[in-house]
Amino acid sequence: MKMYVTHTSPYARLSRMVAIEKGLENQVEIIAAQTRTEDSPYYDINPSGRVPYLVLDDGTGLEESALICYYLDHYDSAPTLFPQDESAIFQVKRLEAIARSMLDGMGVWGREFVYRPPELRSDFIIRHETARAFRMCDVFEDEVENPVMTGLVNMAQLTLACVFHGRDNQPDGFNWRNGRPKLTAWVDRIGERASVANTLPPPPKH
Ligand SMILES: N[C@@H](CCC(=O)N[C@@H](CS)C(=O)NCC(=O)O)C(=O)O
Repeated sequence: MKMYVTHTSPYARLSRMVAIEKGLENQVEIIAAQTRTEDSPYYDINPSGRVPYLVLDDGTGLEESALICYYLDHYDSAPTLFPQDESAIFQVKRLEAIARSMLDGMGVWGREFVYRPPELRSDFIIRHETARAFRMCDVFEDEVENPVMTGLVNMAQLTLACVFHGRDNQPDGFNWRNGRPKLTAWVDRIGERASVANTLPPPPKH
């Protein structure tokens, strides 16, 4: 299989984490895609131009990290990250959805800095996304004690790791550790997993 990624994309990171958690590093070739570039050759592989994108050995292409993670978790027909028990899957999916919602908002916030010169940045969007992010930090200060977040590793935990791990003050002002000791301890603990530690995004270019 070939997985197209950028090393800054949290969604690509999530898919890489799952490949590591499932012991599939040797079956999944990681390829850096050129995104957000006019006429990128990557558009011939994935017309949407987004990452992650997983090309299976029979040539089928999978877009969207949730689907890629689902596929990789089921590759050995013994899924662990998407629990099979009905009540457990509901709790995992509930927390995964909140973490993904936060990740989506963080992306909008971050793009104002990465892709726009200061004079074109929207104060409205930055304020809106900053406030959303901090409200959700407070949600997770409580939710990290939920057994779903402290038990066996699952999609909710890995998704939340992508939101916070290696993202101190990124974007500028994202000082999520302040006043949140439980979240701080949780992120530092999950950061010890190989799948999290070995997928750390590169430092931002300023
Ligand atoms: N919902 C998608 C989001 C993927 C996404 O937005 N990827 C961004 C990088 S974080 C991307 O490829 N951007 C390139 C572009 O928009 O052209 C997923 O979970 O895979």
